[in-house]
Amino acid sequence: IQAVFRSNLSHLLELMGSGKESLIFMKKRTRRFTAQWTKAAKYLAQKLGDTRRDQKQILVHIGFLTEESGDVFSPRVLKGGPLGEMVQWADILAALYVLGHSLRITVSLKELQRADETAHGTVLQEVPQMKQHMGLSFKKYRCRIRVIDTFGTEPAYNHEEYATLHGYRTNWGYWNLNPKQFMTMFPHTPDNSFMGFVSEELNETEKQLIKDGKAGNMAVVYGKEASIWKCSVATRQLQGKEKFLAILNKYMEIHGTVYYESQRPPEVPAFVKNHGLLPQPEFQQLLRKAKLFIGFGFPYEGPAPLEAIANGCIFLQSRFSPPHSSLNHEFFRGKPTSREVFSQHPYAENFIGKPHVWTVDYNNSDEFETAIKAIMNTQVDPYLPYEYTCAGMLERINAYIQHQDFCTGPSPVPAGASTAQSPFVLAPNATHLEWAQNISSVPGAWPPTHSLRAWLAAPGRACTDACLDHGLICEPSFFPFLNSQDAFLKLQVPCDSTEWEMHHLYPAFAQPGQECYLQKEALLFSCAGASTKYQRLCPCRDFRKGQVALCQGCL
Ligand code: U2F
Repeated sequence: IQAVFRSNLSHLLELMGSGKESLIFMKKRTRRFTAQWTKAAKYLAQKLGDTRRDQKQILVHIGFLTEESGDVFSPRVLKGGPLGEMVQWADILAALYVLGHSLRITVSLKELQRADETAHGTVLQEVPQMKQHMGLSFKKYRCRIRVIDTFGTEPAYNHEEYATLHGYRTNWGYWNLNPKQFMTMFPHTPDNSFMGFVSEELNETEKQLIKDGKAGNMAVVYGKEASIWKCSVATRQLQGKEKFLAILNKYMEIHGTVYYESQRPPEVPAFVKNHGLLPQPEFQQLLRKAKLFIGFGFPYEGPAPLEAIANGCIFLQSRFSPPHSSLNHEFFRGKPTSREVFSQHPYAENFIGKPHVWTVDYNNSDEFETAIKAIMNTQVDPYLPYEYTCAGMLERINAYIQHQDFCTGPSPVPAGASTAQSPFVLAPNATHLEWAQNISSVPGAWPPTHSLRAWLAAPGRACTDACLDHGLICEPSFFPFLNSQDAFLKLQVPCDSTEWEMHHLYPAFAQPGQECYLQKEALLFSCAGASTKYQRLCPCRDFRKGQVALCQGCL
């Protein structure tokens, strides 16, 4: 059956059920975004023309809201608890529904078990819960599962045997799924699929109205929990908090949206105008008036900075030096990633940047004050990256649904088999390989193989970074094409010997001993990860402007 775009979301709202605060929050959001989704669907329908789209039967199990998993989220929706996850889930449901797929939504184990008897395909979460309660059908559906995974799962943590042997075993991960089956909130590592969420998009008239109505000296502080003002979370890395708050207060009126109980006074400094936790639309209105949205270091990587920038604010945040990670920070401990976080919102820093995003050292009063003064004199237009618009999210999810296939074969080319038909053309620079313009070499591969550009990374450089250095993105599905002696030969890497081993940094070259290493386990191909011992062989590809998940020829 062909999928047909939908513009009426009332049936989806029924499917979402009711009762819990979290579901109420999600449904309000879906209702508010209906017009934007509908407009985006029209746009995409036109762009795709008569491309065939198959309708899928999708079971969405919202594991984190089930009583069985303890549901710590719902009771805190109105009390300053995290909302980012609910924002994302609401948007995933809306996108799948608008794209015309057949949905079944479960928020309890009972419903999951019932749905399981009739399900054909799946997008879901909470793998252990599923493994335990779906029994045999978990095996049957394993290649059809998608896991919504906010912060990401790197391949080293995903491979059970490897994780156990090498200290990468955490509370999560080690399910031996294809790492692309994990879908993240931001494009952390291309080893996973970037799912994302949406933010409101303004038309030109609205943008102008907002620009005209800005209070030039109004700052809103990022965070709904009083703890960000206390020593516990933020101040551990921001020792000079009083100092930088005093500086900020010299130039700007400071507003907050911190939750408080009506009987108790708000736990924020007296000079802060605290509005209390606001309903989402009122929070957007506040951002429309503000000049500056300022982060104190927590929460990490949420939706709010994107909303602020979309509403014409400048986002100011602290640089983390040293970077935070699962090795040195409580929040990331136990998460299946070694990713180093260099600021509160790395996506804002790296994908948006100045003039919208300023990342400075808050412990350096001069640097901080200079930034505030410069920001006061900087005019910005409201800005939302395309990948966070409804159209961008629909386009990306549609591409995943129509092209990603984890059920047929682990890799398009058996490791080492590319020797006969050489796929490489050597670029003038000997460390750069260009894929031959021979598209037909791997028919049906997605992303298409002609977008491959290979690079030998510097020692200590991860493939994620090595590709970005060249304006490209690492593409793990291309690793098999580089995993051969032939590839090293073409790169003119002087291998004294070649070995096949299980290692998440391979294929790679080790300078001492001139040894070349090839990857023995396809599940361990990893864009993330680096060691000064190795120069990694990296598969990169191009990407669409504002849509990093998709290559130029990926639609
Ligand atoms: C992130 O979760 P948070 O909920 O802390 O993320 P925020 O960036 O604060 O934004 C979530 C939503 O809260 C809304 C706002 C955002 O869409 O419009 N909101 C609101 O409704 N009323 C207000 O007064 C203020 C904001 C992240 F998303 C999670 O994945 C992490 O677990 C968490 C911890 O790092 O941070």
